[in-house]
Amino acid sequence: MQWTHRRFAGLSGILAAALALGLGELLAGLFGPVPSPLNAIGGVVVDLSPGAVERWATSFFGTSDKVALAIGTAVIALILGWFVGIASLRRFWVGVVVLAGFGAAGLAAGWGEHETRVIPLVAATLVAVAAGLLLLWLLLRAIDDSGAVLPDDATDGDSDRRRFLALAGVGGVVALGSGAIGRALLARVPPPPATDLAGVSAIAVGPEHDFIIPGVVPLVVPAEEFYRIDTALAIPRIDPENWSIRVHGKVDREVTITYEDLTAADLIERYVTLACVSNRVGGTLVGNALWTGIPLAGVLEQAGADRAGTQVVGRSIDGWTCGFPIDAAFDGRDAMIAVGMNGDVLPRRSGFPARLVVPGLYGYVSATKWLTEIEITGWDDFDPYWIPRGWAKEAPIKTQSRIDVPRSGGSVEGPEVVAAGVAWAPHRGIAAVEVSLDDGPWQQAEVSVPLSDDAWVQWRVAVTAAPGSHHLEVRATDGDGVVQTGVVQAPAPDGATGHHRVDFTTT
Ligand SMILES: Nc1nc2c(c(=O)[nH]1)N[C@H]1C(S)=C(S)[C@@H](COP(=O)(O)O)O[C@H]1N2
Ligand SMILES: [Mo]
Repeated sequence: MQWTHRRFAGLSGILAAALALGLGELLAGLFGPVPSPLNAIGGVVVDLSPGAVERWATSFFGTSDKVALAIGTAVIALILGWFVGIASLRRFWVGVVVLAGFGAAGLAAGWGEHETRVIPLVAATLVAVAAGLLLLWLLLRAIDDSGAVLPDDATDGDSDRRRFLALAGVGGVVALGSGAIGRALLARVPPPPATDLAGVSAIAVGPEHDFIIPGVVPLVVPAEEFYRIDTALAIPRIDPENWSIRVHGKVDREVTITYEDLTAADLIERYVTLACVSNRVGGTLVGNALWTGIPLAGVLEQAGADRAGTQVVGRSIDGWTCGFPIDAAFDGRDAMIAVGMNGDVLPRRSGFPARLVVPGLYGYVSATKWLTEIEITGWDDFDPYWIPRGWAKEAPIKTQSRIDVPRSGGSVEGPEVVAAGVAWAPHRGIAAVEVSLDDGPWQQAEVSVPLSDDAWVQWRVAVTAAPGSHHLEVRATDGDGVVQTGVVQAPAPDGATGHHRVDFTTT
């Protein structure tokens, strides 16, 4: 009997926690200024976890790390709910205190988020916690009244047993339903407002640039297919009217740039390949796009930035930071504050209203999305987000090449096999690509006409492979004449090296 009590009290606690969480997600989905409790608490967990844990989580869960974090947070909350339910059976104040504590934690976690407004947040938290407590109280009372709810066959407990089950059923359905609807609403990010980025025209992409080979990534990757990497648990929904970039720190004069300033300026358009330092050899965390924006050098000059050994720190609206040597803004590469991608307004997932793009540097040191601040600091005075988490402070993109066809593990018709893929060494450019079949001699591939030194190229070559198993390796030579190393190195701390290899069979 004791065991039965405990078990159903635990279930009551789980349901109460689920209802509070589910309603919290629903209210966040319905009202923009209310942050999602799961995302807010998950964000705090990420902030508090050591770099090694975060690195492990991203490598283990890959780009589903955000989903894994939300699920993990929910599961932990439900497990805590079990114990809260048991403790509250005889001392209901325990439930009140703990659920109020959950609410306070959610409040604290959501407080600093940029979209949050305090009154809606407090109201939503009160509603969610009150609903959870009410359900807990009703369920526990049903247990109490019945003496033993289940599976006791004492007849006078019957109606209370039914009451418990009905309440539990309704509570569970409402919790699940509101949670699911809330998450679905949160995932729907409205498109950014259309803005005319007139007056720019990049070179047209022709067949000499893009070979258009089935299975090979397009030379200019559509925005919605572009890889996405960031720590944002919810994509910031910034209103450009209430947003600006503040340029400050070691400058002669602070400068504030509005969205109107940016879009009305003389914009440049550049093809630049972005790459993530976490990309494995042969991986897909790399992409090339046409970026539209204003040169970073002009902005830094306007502010009178101190150029003596300083760094440019790019800070996002959610607090994330990158940092790179200020020379990268002045050494001739097209470092820019970008407002457009592939001819359209920057999508929200890609950093709307504006982001940094610095050719030749990995994204984690250079490519701040949802940019709100540019701060000039001494090189050693500040370490941006990923540096204390174990990644290198200076991070030029390493020369890499990838085989897109034939697919690894695939089977193709022989003996003539067209192999093709991409190669990149942003800002140095690609001079040559070679392949080796079955450890044979290196053989030159045809390389596409580059869109710029900062953009990747495609390559293709026909190899002759008799029916059977084969493997193909690729390597590139950059514009400085340096051949891509075959030495295998993991992504941490400053980018993976090694040759991409695919195993395939011919028929
Ligand atoms: N605000 C913000 N900007 C960010 C990041 C981030 O976590 N937050 N991640 C960076 C990293 S690690 C990379 S590789 C690039 C990826 O840009 P993309 O998502 O547009 O491909 O964005 C960079 N900019
Ligand atoms: Mo990255």
